[in-house]
Amino acid sequence: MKELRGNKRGEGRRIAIVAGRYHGDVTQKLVEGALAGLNEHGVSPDDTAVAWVPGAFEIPLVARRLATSSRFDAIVCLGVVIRGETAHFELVANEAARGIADVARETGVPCIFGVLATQDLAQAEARAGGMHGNKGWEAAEAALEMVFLCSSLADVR
Ligand code: INI
Repeated sequence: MKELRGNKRGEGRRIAIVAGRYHGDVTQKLVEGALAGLNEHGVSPDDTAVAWVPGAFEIPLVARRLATSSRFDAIVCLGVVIRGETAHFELVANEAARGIADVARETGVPCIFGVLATQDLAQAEARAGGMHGNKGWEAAEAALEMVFLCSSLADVR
């Protein structure tokens, strides 16, 4: 029985981050968490790039362009969607989730879903370096794990 697991070694990995500017103060903390996580695991700053898009709705298009560029091993998608009075929340959050998943499945490049969808600003802040940790850091680790795991699948017999 073979058991496959990813590891988080980052040396030589090239990772792009796509970040939504909407609720940008919080997203900035997610980006900082992701970059710190990548750095902690050995990813060189020269091998990272951050692309800022207007909001979470725009993340999938830019993630797709980066995923198909052959320049990155994984894409970390970060954003903050906060429930408001309208259905806009659902539309933006759902399309971001669906679009990011589509990019990963269609390109084979791991695209990590690090978009917070919360009831209010406090919940988002708690997950961006507050009492619930930093989901940007977790997304960065998920990216490294998936890169390793996907590359090791080729060796399975
Ligand atoms: N974009 C977000 O990233 N978060 C939100 O909470 C949000 N809300 O609530 O409206 C949001 N809207 C903008 C959207 O992502 C697009 O940028 C915009 O609709 C233009 O296409």
